Amino acid sequence: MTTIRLYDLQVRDDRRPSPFCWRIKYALAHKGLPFEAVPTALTDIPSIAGGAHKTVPIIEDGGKTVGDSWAIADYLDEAYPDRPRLFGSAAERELCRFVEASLFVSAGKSLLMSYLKDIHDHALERDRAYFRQSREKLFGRTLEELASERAERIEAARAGFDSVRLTLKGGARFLSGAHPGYADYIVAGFLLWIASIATAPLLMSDDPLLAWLGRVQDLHGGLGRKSPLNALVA
Ligand SMILES: N[C@@H](CCC(=O)N[C@@H](CS)C(=O)NCC(=O)O)C(=O)O
Repeated sequence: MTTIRLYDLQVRDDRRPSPFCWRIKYALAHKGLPFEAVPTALTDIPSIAGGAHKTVPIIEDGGKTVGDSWAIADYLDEAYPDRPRLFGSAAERELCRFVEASLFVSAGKSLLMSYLKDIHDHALERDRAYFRQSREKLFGRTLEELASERAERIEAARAGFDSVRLTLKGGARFLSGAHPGYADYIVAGFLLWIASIATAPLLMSDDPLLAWLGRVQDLHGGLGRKSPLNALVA
């Protein structure tokens, strides 16, 4: 079996922050497919596959290149139907999209605005100017302005995971039930993103998310602990 190449966003100290790349690393591991996570700078993306994709993750599997995490997840289930499925049904896939969209709405923007300067400060030297310019244009604020008002936003971002906490309160080991599934990988990817770069804690020490996240990090030979992370709690 060929080793799949996954272009994986890299920042300082070989940290791997991208939430979208995290879910694909978990997807590949879930399916038991051997892969190599190729360290990639944001400014490298235009030189991959003739500039066909604007974002990572991108995978190369033999001669085939696929970009976008949803397209990659679909490709993996189609190309490797005899391996454990990411989506047991079309309905499960759509519910996973709902999980992603809900999290975008409840926590995505406040997370991004809270930690934008931390992401910048961890970025590779050659990515920094591009990152600052593109993100300041997007938000119409400087990274420093955003950072100076982050305390309240972090609280909002923390509360944005309440639906996850409520779901776990039912006692299930994973969001997908007794066994981990793509919904777990989506949510864990967001938290591993923040843990990769945060200089201010996101969670309280008694947060029930922590035990669940620890279980996800332990999966697949401790995949979620293989690149450097900061503590999510003070
Ligand atoms: N919808 C895409 C989003 C991927 C995405 O936004 N990736 C970011 C890294 S976390 C990226 O590559 N950004 C490129 C850039 O900012 O130039 C997916 O699900 O794969």
